[in-house]
This record gives sequence, C-alpha cells and structure tokens, in this order.
Amino acid sequence: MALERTFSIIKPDATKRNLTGKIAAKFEEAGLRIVASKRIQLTLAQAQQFYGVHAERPFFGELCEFMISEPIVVQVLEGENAIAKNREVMGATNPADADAGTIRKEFALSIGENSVHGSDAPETAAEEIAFFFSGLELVG
Ligand code: DAT
Ligand code: MG
Repeated sequence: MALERTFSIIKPDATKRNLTGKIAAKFEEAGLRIVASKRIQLTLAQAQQFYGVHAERPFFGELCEFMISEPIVVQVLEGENAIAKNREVMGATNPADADAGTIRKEFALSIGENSVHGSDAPETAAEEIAFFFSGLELVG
C-alpha cells in the first residue's frame, strides 16, 4: 500500500499535562512520521465546525468547550496504512475499553477528555488536514 496521511489532534487534557512529547513518541514508535505539527488554540466557532458531524449529539456542547479550554497540537501523520494505524495506537474512544499500550489507555482521563483525535477514513482525513494546514506546511 502507498503512503497515506491522517490528521491528529493532541487534545487539551494532554497538552495541559505536558504529554505532547510522550504522545508524539507513540506515533513515531508505530512508524508514523509527523510531517506537519503546530500548537494552536481553537475558537468556539472553529471547534463547532470541526466537530460539526456531532452537532446533534448530547455531548456536543461539552466537547466543543473542552476543545477550546487549552491549546491543542494539530499534526499530520504519514505512513503505510496511517489512518488505521493511528486509530490502533490511539485506542478505543472510551479509555475504559482501550487496549493496553494505547495512548488512550495510558493517558486519557475519560470518554470526553480522551487525549487524542484521529481521522476515521480517507475522506475525513483529507478534509481535516485541509481545515488546519496549507500544502506548504506539509513536509514529507
Ligand atoms: P473518536 O474520537 O474515537 O473518533 P467519536 O468520533 O465517536 O470518537 O467522538 C468524538 C469525540 O466526542 C470523542 O473523542 C469524545 C467525544 N465523545 C464521544 N462520545 C462521547 C460520550 N458518550 N460522552 C462524552 N463525550 C463523547
Ligand atoms: Mg471520530
């Protein structure tokens, strides 16, 4: 399979606890290359747009408030099968269900404050990368 790219966020609960490096190391250990990375703070409008697919869910308000509560680190990860590989390294959405060794098992605080976001399909990966990065910022 050709190289694939996926989009990742190191979320506020993780940046607040100074876990950016430990989480980035998990990506690199899994063979994912960080080809773009920046620390930003989202506005409420940006968080609502990014998570628009969840707008009707009961946790939407809480999710968006959490995502703007501290800076985040947005990254593009590249590798063979990067989308699936990243989801594997992340672990299940609820850390209680996550496998040993995954980021969410080791670091997540709860289903909401779960340390990382990762794209779930090629279409969403492309959209999410374009939402945060210009082509010039992707250095493979
Ligand atoms: P994932 O982040 O594993 O792709 P998702 O896309 O279903 O999970 O949900 C997006 C985020 O929304 C998730 O990382 C945390 C939050 N979330 C999901 N289900 C939740 C719930 N039942 N209660 C609180 N927050 C939830
Ligand atoms: Mg998702």
